[in-house]
Amino acid sequence: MSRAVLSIGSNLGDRLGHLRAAVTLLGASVRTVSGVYETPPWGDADQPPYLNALILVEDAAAAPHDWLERARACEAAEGRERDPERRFGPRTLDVDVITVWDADGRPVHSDDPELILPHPRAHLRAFVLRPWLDLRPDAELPGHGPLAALLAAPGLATDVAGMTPRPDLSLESTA
Ligand code: PH2
Ligand code: MG
Ligand code: MG
Repeated sequence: MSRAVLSIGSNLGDRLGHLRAAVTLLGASVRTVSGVYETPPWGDADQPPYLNALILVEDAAAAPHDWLERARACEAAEGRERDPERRFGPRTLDVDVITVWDADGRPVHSDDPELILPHPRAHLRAFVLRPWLDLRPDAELPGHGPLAALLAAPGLATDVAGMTPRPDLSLESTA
């Protein structure tokens, strides 16, 4: 194992700096980074807008839970504090494991509450699917089908319209 899709987001402090730090900390496993999008907060409206992006990573030595560990290490390095009262509240850096594929290219399914795979809410989140579509126009979210079809559904299409691409905020130079 494995290849993985990681979603990164920040809405506190130096938002772009936190996203860049994630790319740097993930190091040699980073294959591709998406563009950066400014996105309205989802799930808890009373917080600042986010910057979101997507990263494709690969490491033959990494088991699925290693991606979770690396994601948490990135969050900790950027001073992430968890508020148990606000599950979808503001954060310096959020790194979510969206999907993992095994060495044979098969999507990994996990029911571990610590790491449910594929991510149980990814199909609802334009800020995950839209940057992914940029990187892989024919990609599928395992269990939900092609990204392009998911994003064309009325609810998500409205969310996509509310997102602002930020080509002025590149992650590329640090990848
Ligand atoms: N993350 C959340 C809650 N809401 N909204 C946006 N736009 N982007 C996020 O990354 C995000 C969110 C919790 O993980
Ligand atoms: Mg998240
Ligand atoms: Mg998270």
